[in-house]
Amino acid sequence: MRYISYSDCSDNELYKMLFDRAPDNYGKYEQIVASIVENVKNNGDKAIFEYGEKFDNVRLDEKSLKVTKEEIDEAYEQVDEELVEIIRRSKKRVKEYHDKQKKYSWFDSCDSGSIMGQKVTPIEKVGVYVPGGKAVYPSSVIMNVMPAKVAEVEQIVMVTPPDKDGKVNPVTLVAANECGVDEIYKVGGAQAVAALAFGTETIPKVYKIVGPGNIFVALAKKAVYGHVSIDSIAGPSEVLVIADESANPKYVAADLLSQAEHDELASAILVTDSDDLGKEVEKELIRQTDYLSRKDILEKSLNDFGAIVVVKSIDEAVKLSNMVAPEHLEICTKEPFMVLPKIKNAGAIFLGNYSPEPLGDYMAGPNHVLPTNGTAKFFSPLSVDDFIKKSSIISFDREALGELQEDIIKFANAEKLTAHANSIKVRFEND
Ligand code: HSO
Ligand code: ZN
Repeated sequence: MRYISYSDCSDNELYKMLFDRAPDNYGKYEQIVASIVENVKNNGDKAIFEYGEKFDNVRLDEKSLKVTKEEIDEAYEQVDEELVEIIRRSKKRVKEYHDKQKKYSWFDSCDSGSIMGQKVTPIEKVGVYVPGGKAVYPSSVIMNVMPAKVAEVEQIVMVTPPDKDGKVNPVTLVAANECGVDEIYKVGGAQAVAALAFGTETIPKVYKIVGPGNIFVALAKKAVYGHVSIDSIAGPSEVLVIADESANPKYVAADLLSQAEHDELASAILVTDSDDLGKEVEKELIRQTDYLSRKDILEKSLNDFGAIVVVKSIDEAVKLSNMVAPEHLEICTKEPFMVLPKIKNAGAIFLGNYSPEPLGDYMAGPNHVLPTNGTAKFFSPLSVDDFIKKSSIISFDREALGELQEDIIKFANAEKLTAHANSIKVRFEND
């Protein structure tokens, strides 16, 4: 774990030091992904079944590709009842939070006989990608599906890779069913994204695809973007903690570790104005890592992307945090709400010693799909807005149009668009 004193280096040096991630080698997969997408586009189900055999070691057909009601019932038998209840409570809280994000159509009518407004319409069909394998996160099913539900998306189609027996993780099925997913298909990888983008004989085409996935999924989403809409491409998890001497080193270390355990590429950073706290947290990180199950991942991510940075003041810590624009920001200072107005860039902001990041991952209510990799400078958490679109509304009567006729005609003539001018003129010719 790097222990850095901010006064030793400039802003830019520090930024580079903290975020000089290994260069990506995504380019080499682009060709493969492009050929998978093309194949699914041209050959539909046939390509899906072939890739299933090749990548998931399972041969499916038109019948077994779709998860049945019986399979969902079976999943409920396999999942601990208490976990089902927890999923329900989480879903309820997430729904209540997202209900507040709902946007409504509005209409403004003026005395002069004009109505203008904005009509809000949910996106009709949405696809949700849910990873299989190591990163099976039912909490992410809730976070991706519930904003779509609140937006009143008509058809939510889930795709997720099956195991070699053609089964889908039962907790994923339970979470999907609890959230009201309409249909689930056993397909993963780039081929799943292509199927959702173009449709196959069995899998319906959707208009937007959301949900996390590996590099193949991310590249496939990029490849189909424009044909359909996508959410932002998620990078490795990040947490930055701003803390002063009032913070509890045990809690701070625990929270840093909670994000570091996601991925060897995850980044966990403490910025503090207290060297004493920094030293204590460093000790705690070692002590706690020792008893945690993902010790190898923790050691690697802390070593490569973790840091404790000691600065002169909390204002300096804020400045650094704004440069980093972390996915998750914890403010563990005496008066966190005094710091909040100064925060410009962060995906989710956790205030005070009893708002640890995992609270937001599972139960608080706000979405845990957040901008990563510095994109909190211009992106927001996944929300109901991602599942709606807006149409402008314009309705004028003759009198109201008459008031604007001259302006429009002159404007159109200035643009040398006489048909535009004519469309106004013909309405007033006999006056
Ligand atoms: N912290 C992750 C989400 C997650 N955590 C799912 C646990 N399960 C997003 O940054
Ligand atoms: Zn997490």
